[in-house]
Amino acid sequence: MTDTKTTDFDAIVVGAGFAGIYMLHKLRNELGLRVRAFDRAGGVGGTWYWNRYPGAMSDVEGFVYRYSFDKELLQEWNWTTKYTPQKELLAYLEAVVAKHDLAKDIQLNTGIESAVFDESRGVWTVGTDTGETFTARYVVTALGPLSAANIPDIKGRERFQGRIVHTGAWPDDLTIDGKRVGVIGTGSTGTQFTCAAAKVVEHLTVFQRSPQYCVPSGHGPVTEEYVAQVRANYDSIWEQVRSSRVACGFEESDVPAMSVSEEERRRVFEENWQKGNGFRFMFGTFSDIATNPEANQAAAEFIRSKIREIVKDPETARKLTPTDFYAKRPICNPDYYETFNRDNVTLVSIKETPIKELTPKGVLTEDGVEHELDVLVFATGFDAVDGSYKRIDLRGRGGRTIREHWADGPTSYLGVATSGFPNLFMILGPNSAFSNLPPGIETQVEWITDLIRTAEENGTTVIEATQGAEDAWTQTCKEIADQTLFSKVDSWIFGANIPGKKHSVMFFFAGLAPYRQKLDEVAKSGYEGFDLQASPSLTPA
Ligand code: NA7
Repeated sequence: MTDTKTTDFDAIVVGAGFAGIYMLHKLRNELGLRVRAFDRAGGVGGTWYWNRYPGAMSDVEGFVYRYSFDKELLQEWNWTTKYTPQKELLAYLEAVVAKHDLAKDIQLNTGIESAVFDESRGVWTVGTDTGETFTARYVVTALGPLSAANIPDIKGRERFQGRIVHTGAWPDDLTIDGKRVGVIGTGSTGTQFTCAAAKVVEHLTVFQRSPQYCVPSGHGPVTEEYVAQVRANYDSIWEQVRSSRVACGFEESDVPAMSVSEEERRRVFEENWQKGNGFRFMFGTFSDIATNPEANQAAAEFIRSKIREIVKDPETARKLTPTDFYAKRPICNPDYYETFNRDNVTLVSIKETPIKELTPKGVLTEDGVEHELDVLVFATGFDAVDGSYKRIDLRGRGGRTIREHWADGPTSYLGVATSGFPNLFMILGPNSAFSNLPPGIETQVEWITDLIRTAEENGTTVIEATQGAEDAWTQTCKEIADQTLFSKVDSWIFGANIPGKKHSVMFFFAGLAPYRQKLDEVAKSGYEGFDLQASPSLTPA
């Protein structure tokens, strides 16, 4: 039988971002467990601790990019702009930690290097990069699906005499004002950086591999009346968020794009272009932009027509214009295409003129041009979802590693558990809902809390997803993804951005509301798909 007194903690939480902070709060303050959270960073905040690059902000509207659980904080926390910049998000998360007295149970500057399950005792042993070892009955991984940086292996990196940085580890001492800066990557990070950097640098060179569909964000100040109105309506706002798919705080359309006239389609696209927001443009205009090729084409063509209108130099406009499906994670910015009209911004299509190597002075492209730079910024994204797991020596039953378990691509049951790794719970694990993340995180944290509470009450010591349930969930996610156009385009969402990474489904694309319903059904059924065992039998059924 597991003797809880022999473990250092009841639960260990890995990560202190949005997910880890809330998990610690629930397990310690609500269930009364002995918990410690760890983070390799020098502060809390996760994504919002690390991503300090110029222009970093959430591109989901601020009023729903936050926790809903603390009603007092919803009424007290003030905001002045539509989207929340990184600094404010970090201050917000720090305030949550302070308010709920969580800091004393968060060990910072401590990376988790290993987590090994001892089958005979039903206990996890966790090793840190500070040389410490801890044990716990439960481990919750709140690693962040976008935290393991992808840094392309470009020849000559060591020769470059300027500074090289990745946006996900932006150093505090680095300023780009008045400098010659290059940026590789045009995802949501690269485009945010481009818009912000162009306004302060001497010269910006954007190295673009794939052109990007980008819509306006509509960013700007909000009035006190707006804030008051949001606060007065928070209950119904969260209800709407939880019963929607992408959970971004707007009404999602149920009108198929081709069911209306061309003129009406253009009117709707224009109206939403003016309102701003990437998710709104993809999911608030028509119901089938992400699923029907014809509808997708209409949206894509609308954006392409805007590029032609906005960008003055026809050659630059041509290079900026995407031709594939509009089916990557939708992005928005205040003035992305307009930025390329500036005299101090150059666009280099590295599909047409690939990067040959870095030189001491900058980037040499295949056409023989040397782009001289003081700073080179990698906005090249992350080894998403399973990348942050593969960095840890994570071993479940029989010493099997997570790398072995996920050799054919990352899988899970419901995004929260994986077979062979008992009492390990993931937040935003593979095949979690594709949605605005804070409501998705709250959904999983609350569900995991209920599961652990039930186990504690019933004397269950081993909670383990069955392989059958995991296979079925993987298949469901695959079938749904196959119905979307997302699966037809290469992006991090399917692991396509990492050389050699297997193309695999990593999200439940039906969205948050159906996901919550499924979680609810599983809980009500007594946690169907999990083996729940009381000791002493610790081997799987
Ligand atoms: P993304 O969306 O993965 O974007 C990375 C960008 O970097 C993208 O434009 C890539 O081009 C480019 N890239 C990646 N590898 C290379 C190499 N080797 N050479 C040149 N260019 C490269 O990452 P983000 O950080 O922008 O956003 C990730 C998520 O974080 C975002 O969706 C939000 O949810 C928050 P590609 O398009 O692959 O041709």
